[in-house]
Amino acid sequence: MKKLVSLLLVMMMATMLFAACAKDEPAETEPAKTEETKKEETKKEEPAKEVEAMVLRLAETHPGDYPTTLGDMEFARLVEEKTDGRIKVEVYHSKQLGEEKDVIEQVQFGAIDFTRVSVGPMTEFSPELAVVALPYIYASADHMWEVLNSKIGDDFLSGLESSNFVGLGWYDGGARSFYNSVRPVKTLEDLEGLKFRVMQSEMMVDMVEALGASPTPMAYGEVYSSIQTNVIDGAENNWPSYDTSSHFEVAQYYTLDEHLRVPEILIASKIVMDKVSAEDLALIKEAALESQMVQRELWAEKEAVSEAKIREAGNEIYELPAEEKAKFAAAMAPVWEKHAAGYENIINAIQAMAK
Ligand code: GTR
Repeated sequence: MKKLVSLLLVMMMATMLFAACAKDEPAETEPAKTEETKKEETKKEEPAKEVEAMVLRLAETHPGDYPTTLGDMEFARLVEEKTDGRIKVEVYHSKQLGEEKDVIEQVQFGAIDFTRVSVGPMTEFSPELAVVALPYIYASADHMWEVLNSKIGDDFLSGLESSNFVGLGWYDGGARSFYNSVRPVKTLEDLEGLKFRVMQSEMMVDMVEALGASPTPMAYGEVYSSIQTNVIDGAENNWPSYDTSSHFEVAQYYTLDEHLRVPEILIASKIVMDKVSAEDLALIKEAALESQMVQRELWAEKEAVSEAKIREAGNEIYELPAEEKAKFAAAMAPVWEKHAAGYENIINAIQAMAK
């Protein structure tokens, strides 16, 4: 009986082995391939020659997980998707390509293709942009968004062409307030004599002077050590920047005076965009607008997280009452006189949009 089982097993294995070998052999009916047919086949398998993608660089000052950087990355993803890979955008965050003012210059010359910056330093290159960043011009974030996403905002973006930029879209930058390492600021008078870093822009210098304090224009990356070594007493910024720059560690007094709502702006080099087809440029603009929605959501989340973290850290936060805020706003009159002159119609239209 045992012998019979072994015999059966051997027979089964032999059959399986034969079947396996038979699979590898070409079917007898298939004609042998000539050299010609082989060549033809390899030709067909070769993929169509791909058009080389245009690889463009985007400069960003903030770290990789900051809301503007995440907005840039969404923009990059959308550009590649919408152009079917014809255009690829690489995001260089954390100042890898330099500080904002230098980056803007390079975008103007076409050495850098895109950047996301604050409108603050952009006013040096395109002075009319000061209008969308005037102290206390917006009644709220909603008011600002209504303006930026209206024809007024679009006109400011297209107006950038005369300075050799292509304005693509706006991102949220929240409200900016003063912080310092010396004393709590509860009144306008408390600002007197304090040395504040400002963005590299004449309007920002004028603004701090109008408040009776002393302005020092400086690159963002130098602020932390300048406060630490008492070169300056403080600076001004929104919650997420106060947090991620670690300025909150060296300047513990934060007064929520919300003197500015400076939009963030996404721009491209006109020299570079002139080499892109009109169809692709339209897709790039579309991508910028769509990425705005993502950035704004991430912004709101980050604002809340940063505020909670800084309050938790024990910083002294002072909410400026409305009456005192009105004094800050009134003190800004000379800034408006100088930087808003000639734009009265637009300003009236902006103010009429406040609810
Ligand atoms: C931030 C802004 C940056 C940069 C910085 C500054 O709020 O997002 O683009 O302008 O402020 O104060 O230099």
